[in-house]
Amino acid sequence: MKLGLGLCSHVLMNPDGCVACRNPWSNSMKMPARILCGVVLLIAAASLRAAPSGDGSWVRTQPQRGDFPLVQSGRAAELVIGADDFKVVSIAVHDLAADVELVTGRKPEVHTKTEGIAGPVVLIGTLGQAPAIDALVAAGRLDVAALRGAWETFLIATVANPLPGVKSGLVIVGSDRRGTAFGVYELSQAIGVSPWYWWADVAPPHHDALFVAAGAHRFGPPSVKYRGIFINDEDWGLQPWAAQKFEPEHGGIGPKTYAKVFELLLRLKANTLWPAMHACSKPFNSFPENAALADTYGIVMGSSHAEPMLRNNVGEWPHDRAADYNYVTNRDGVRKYWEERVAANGRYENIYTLGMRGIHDSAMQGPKTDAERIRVLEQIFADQRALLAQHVRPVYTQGVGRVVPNAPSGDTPASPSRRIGDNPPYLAEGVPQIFCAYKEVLPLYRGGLHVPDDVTVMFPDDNFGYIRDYPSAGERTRRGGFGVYYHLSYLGAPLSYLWLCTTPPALVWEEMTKAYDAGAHTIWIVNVGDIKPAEIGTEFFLQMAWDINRWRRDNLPDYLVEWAGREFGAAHAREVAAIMTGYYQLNFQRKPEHLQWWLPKEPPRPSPLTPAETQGRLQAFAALRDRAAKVRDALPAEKRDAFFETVFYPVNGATLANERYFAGERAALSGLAGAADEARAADARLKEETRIFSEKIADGKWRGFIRLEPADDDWRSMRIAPWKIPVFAPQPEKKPGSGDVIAIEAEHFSRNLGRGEAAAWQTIPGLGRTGEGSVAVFPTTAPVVELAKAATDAPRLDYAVNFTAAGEFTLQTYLIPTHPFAGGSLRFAVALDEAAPQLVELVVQDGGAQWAQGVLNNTRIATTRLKVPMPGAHTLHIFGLEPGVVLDKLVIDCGGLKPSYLGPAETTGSDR
Ligand code: REL
Repeated sequence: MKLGLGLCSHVLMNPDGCVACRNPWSNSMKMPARILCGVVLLIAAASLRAAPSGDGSWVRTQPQRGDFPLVQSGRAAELVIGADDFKVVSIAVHDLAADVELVTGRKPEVHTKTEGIAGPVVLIGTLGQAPAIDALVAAGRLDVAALRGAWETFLIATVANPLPGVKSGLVIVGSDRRGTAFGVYELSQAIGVSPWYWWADVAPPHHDALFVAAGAHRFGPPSVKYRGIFINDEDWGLQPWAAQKFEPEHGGIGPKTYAKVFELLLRLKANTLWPAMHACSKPFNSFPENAALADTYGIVMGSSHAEPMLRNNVGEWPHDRAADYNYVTNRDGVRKYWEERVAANGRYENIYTLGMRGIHDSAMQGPKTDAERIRVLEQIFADQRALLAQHVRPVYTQGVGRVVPNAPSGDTPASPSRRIGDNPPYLAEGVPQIFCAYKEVLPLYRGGLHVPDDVTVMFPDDNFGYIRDYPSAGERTRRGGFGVYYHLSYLGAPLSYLWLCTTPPALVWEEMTKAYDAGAHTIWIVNVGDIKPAEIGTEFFLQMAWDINRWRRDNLPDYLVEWAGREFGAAHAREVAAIMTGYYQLNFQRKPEHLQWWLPKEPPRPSPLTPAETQGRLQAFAALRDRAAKVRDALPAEKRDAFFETVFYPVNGATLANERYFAGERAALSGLAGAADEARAADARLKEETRIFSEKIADGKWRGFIRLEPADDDWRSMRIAPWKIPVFAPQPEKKPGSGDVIAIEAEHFSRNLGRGEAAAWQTIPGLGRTGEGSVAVFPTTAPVVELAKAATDAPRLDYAVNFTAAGEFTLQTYLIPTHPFAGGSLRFAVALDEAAPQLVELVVQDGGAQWAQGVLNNTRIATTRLKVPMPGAHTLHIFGLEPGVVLDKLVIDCGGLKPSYLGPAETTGSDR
């Protein structure tokens, strides 16, 4: 935090004088200290800006005057927590002590009393629950105005003379229990411990000494209130690993695994979990200690879109009564089933999924028409809310009216706030509830389903990273607000992706920015599959949810640089980021789990790639693998496991999967034995690398975790076929892709004419199948422009094009396959020179055959005719009629364009 390192210390009031007076920075002000104190104290409470999380620049290894010595001369500071503070505070502080030891070899002691402490001390606690901190506040020595009534907010501040006889102090104080825990883990990260230190074996750098820069830093409140992950499709990773390796005593994912998940969530500043729910794993609540543990960690428990009221239907609804999971025929039975769970878990902090689908991920049984479904769902809402009102006690803080943790007995704050509705019946309004309009439910919601106003409506993506719908301007006032359910991993049609995580951060950024701008501020959940190897994507999603302003178009590529620098050291940061950028782009063209161009039940057919495209793709992959191998070899031994898990295996795995697929395709088309041998060699190497991950990396810690796609015969109808050399029906010969064409990357415009603040085309770096980025209209809230006003009101991009002949040609616009904000199509307009803008409209047909091919290729091609009156230089104009339309590439077919997978490589004009 820039302000933090400068003015920050001045927010600290000290009876012996202002801490600012001892800050070297204040000397440079050449201002009498007393005046300076007066000035800065005035601004302190109101304008201490939130610091970016993860920026560890306020911790250093060489002290400066006024710094707090966390570890110095072989001695660690003491850590003090309040005896009555929330349990998660104690958990986090013990983790901090272990982290300090990991970095320095010195383990701080943890105390619940201040008596006897003489050396530097870190006072840690939740406002109102930590007497030593409350005393500093009462004495006017710690300004916590920014914390009062705030959600998950914290302050990390140095304080001189915090206790009698103690000169140096550091305070970590949270507005609530998670705020405090986040503050503790923020310090852990700042001293060099990655949130992934356990889950991805990231070894922190060693330091003999650690100092916290004098000053105060405020973090939070978060941009999104509930931020979390969904563990899903755990059959081929988390569950077998837990069963065989990590938690055999519970037969798989259980309290031991969940404790690790909860800790990870806190380190990532997330607060919500939708637990694993497939039939292979035991339902979350089959171990009562799971929910209690979640509460101990301060984690808000929810359940997926298909599982209302914290149930896990596949494991909890009796198999032999599947037909009875029907609200029309068995209302009482289903209601009782929900009631049992709410009555048992209502004392914890939960976020309740409302509504009803089938037992698993399927449509609700019972009603036959949409009108009937809507009527039944509205009845279900009323019944579910009556259960919440009966069993869940909302807790409000006095005067603020916000919900605070619904603390269970044993983790109740010592001095409870006034409670509204202490006697039943309570009001369901105070209880966090969501309604997730997933799959077939979205049309019901859009078809008029009334969702109670205080319930949060979650819009889903289409399972492939493209959000299906957004709150309209009229809806945005709903009290419950909005959220998003997003996927980084998916089991389902048209083809699953469960092996590697290849969703580019730039796509997550583009989609989630749109959602946030449209009002999705209440809950973001991301389906992370098995957690590994989705580390990079998961953290990016959660960083955006914590601070929506952290990543913007102008600094988006820095995410990977920062991430790589933290995990592997600054010397390798740019190279690793470049490798991963290349990895995301190649896999955006086709995911490694989608390396077959026929859908299940269709006869095999070859890819549309030309031989040149195939060769270019394989060379690009091989080059990335070589670069990754060089980085690996240059890393110190202790960094190599993490590098293998998060970079080398994904890059090498995707490379091998492509080598295998395309050599196999070549063998099938040419009958060459050499190609078949190459394919089999790649297959063997891929299996061997996967075995290494499982058995050798981190001494076999991840045994059973990583499975190639498809791992087995399950769910065949939605997965690629097990690999073998394909057999195709006779095929016409593939011809080179470029005929007589003009091809331009959308981001290579010659002029960008914005409409002031209202709207402008902007480049999103790192997004797209080709080139360096894609372009879209920003802000995402820009008004829709009617075609008739395109020339005067719409933001415009110009492209210089040179035609060698007149004629009527086809313009193909490669679009990122987003969903429109409203209506069923993506719209923009084009014009050549002074011609009137003509509308280009791509009908999305959400869920249709074109959509399916679109998400597998991450592109849709909109075509339009372009009249070129004479040869020579011309200007092609593209008008942005609405935000959310993302252009990747423009191709003008001037005659003879052969079908090409990527579109021809860029040309400046016709190559005829
Ligand atoms: O991604 C989803 O949310 C769904 O597809 C899941 O609910 C479901 O478990 C799926 O993985 C398999 O059926």
